[in-house]
Amino acid sequence: MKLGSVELLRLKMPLVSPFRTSFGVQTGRDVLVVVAHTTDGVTGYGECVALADPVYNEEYVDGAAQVLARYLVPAVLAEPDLTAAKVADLTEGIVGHRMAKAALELAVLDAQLRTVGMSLTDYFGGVRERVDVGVSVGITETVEQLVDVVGEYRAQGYRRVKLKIQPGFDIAPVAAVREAFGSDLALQVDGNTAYRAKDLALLTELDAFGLLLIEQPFEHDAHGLHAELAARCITPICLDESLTTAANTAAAIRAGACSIVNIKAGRMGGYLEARRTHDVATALDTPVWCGGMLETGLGRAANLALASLPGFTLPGDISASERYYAEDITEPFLLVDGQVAVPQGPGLGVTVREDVLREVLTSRETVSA
Ligand code: NPQ
Ligand code: MG
Repeated sequence: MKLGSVELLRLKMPLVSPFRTSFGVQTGRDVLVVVAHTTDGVTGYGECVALADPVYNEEYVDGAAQVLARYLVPAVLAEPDLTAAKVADLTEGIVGHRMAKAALELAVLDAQLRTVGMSLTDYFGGVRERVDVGVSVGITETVEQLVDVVGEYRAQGYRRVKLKIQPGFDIAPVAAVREAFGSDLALQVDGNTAYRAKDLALLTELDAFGLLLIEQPFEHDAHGLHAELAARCITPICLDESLTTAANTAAAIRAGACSIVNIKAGRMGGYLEARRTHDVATALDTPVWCGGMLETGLGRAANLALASLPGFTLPGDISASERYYAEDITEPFLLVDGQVAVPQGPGLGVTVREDVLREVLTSRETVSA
């Protein structure tokens, strides 16, 4: 397969409601979509999950667009016999920029699979056609508001609720949600690296609430601290931001820094590294679940295929499209009995709705060979 050209699209996607985390409030996404056009006339799509600002990790969407246009896309355009498996090698000379690389690799993988008529779930070796999904709930002004929001998502049928926490908004909100919904609500928390060593004792108080896991309380490189908390807590520690390769995921597990893994293809440089991470964690008897980055239907479709792999035994942050968007650039993914169906069509198995795309498109740039 050879690419004739690659387009970089920028979309402005408003969120149905503001999403507040320890690193700020998001009211919309500035989305970068990579479109790979093969010389056989096949089109592949990839979504970049980098945020508008470098507040989740060091990447941000303008930087991703620039490193794609200037370095990453030219490297793959030059390849006469391109496959998704080659993208990492072709771009390894460019250090970092994992979310940018992941978007390009997915566009190439989608084009490759559409060319041969294979679904992404079959390419991965998926074992389920529907996956249990959870919902991520942002920080609210008051605890009462949080209980109401959780009640609404429970009524919609989500199998698991994740609460964003930060210093000053943790024990009381978690206690109130546990109190309101009882012990059968699958509940977990995510600190998005906001806590520090002085918070160790406070975080161990979360053991009182029967949580599934405590996600990434400390900074990206705080393996010792995560291991220290894990030693003091009954609740499993899960990492997100810290884990960027299959190798450092294995190292974190062996160091006792985590016993559950949040896998996100964008954070790990692509879905192929994400699958390798699934394989490594599973070999180390470590459960994994699929994290979310408020993806459009493009990234959501890829996450569903990934979550169809056997080791994904915990509900992922792959909520229905309406959790984030009133109108998506693909047909919406629906929550049915706490699950979402895995696309079965070729490649990502979704079709871009050109009418909606036209509405949200803010710029497009073509990078040719
Ligand atoms: C997490 N995702 O697990 C991330 C955090 C996050 C679903 O909690 C725009 C784009 C806003 C990506 C806000 C969930 C975001 C974002 C939060 C990711 O840590
Ligand atoms: Mg997280």
